[in-house]
Amino acid sequence: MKARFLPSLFLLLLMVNPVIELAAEDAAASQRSPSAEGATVDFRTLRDGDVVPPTFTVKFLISGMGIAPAGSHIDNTGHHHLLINVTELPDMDQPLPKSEQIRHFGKGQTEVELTLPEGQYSLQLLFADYAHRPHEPPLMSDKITITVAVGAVQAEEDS
Ligand SMILES: [Cu+2]
Repeated sequence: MKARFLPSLFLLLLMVNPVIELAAEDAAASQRSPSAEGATVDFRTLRDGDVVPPTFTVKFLISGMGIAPAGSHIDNTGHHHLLINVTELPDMDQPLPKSEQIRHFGKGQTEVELTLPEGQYSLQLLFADYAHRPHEPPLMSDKITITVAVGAVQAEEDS
């Protein structure tokens, strides 16, 4: 009895399959990796309003998810991105562009030493997946403003 249905089922699958494949491709193109519930990203030591010397260290903190290099598709992981003086957030449905203002840490780095001219800067961290796409929902820190000043001393301790 069951065997008699198989040929027609097979035919039906053949007919439907191209449509399924197309839909899957569309979904993959825009699909963002889910972020783990409760995960957060933040600066480890820098705080809003800090005054730092021209060469200073920015440490990144992710909790609730892991770090993996770009290109390594592992669930619940990603890598850090540092946004410098970015006023308008990039399109969250696309891989993040790479620029001086959007720095990728695709080797899995958790800190960077920056050298910047004196002045005020906004910094923001944005975590993204193996393909540089922000997670859903996106994981980003608050945007902080820091001042770079010759002679300033960066606080060493984690707060
Ligand atoms: Cu990236």
